[in-house]
Amino acid sequence: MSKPEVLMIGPYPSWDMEDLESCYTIHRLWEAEDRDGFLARHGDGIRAVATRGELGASAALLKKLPKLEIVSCYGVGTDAIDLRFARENGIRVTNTPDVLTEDVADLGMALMLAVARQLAEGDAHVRDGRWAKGNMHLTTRVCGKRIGVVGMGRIGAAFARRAAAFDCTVSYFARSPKPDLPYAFVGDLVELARQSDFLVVTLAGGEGTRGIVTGEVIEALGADGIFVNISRGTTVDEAALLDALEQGRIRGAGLDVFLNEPAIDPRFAGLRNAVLQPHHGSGTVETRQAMGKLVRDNLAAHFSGQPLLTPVV
Ligand code: 8YV
Repeated sequence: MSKPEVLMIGPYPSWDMEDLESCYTIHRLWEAEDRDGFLARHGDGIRAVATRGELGASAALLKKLPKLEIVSCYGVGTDAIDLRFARENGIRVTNTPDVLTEDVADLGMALMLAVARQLAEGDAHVRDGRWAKGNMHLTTRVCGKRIGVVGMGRIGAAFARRAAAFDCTVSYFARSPKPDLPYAFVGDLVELARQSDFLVVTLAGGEGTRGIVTGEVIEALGADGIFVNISRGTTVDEAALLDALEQGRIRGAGLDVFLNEPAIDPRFAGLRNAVLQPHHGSGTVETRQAMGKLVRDNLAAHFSGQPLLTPVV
């Protein structure tokens, strides 16, 4: 029997590629110079798409794949996949929840600590030989501070657990209160920012959260406030954030996500009060191996008629 044909939007690590290539006929869209021509040639045979969170799968792409049965996403966020088109056309969608939660929360903590304790500045102070000439300026404490977590899903809860272990007081904003959690719910994001020393965004992306962190929210965080984003760049009014950072209207920011990744706004590179990461919350070998396995297991389940492990649609 011939192997099912899978369209990959971008590459996965070699350990996944080898396994995928042994089970499926792989079409590598990212290598195609003429994407439309490539899809016109192969689109009719494709039964599965393997994509990544940030690459997604638009309706324009899905329309070119008339035999498509499933989109398997390497990432928990499916905001870049047209879920409505998938639903309306009987295309299944899977993602990779849970396996990446702890690493993304770890990176959130790392960013919060790096900004508050100015790790990059301290590193430069040692390397540049400035230490011998004088001590570095003092920084900001993390333990015991008031943390506002924006979004209290799996990643928000994992972050909150870590913050609580640092003796921080955690409050949160979410669609609805979570009575099982020992943190205070604040239903107004501006109010949460006003009450917080650190505001940490862990929301899912997509239309429902686009621009939810407004200029007013950033303003309410105040001149001593530190902003951390480990969710999606779309959740924030990025122009307002850049203005606030450049003008010192907040103390600093730790950012793993941006608009227009990887071609982000060049103003970020000029900020001394921000720590920037290349969308790397899930970027550990352990987590990426688990994510790849989950993508492959979902595809295998689909093609052997078994229930999907982590269905979204
Ligand atoms: C990944 C992500 O960076 O899970 C998500 O939604 O954004 C990340 O884990 C990405 O999907 C890997 O390419």
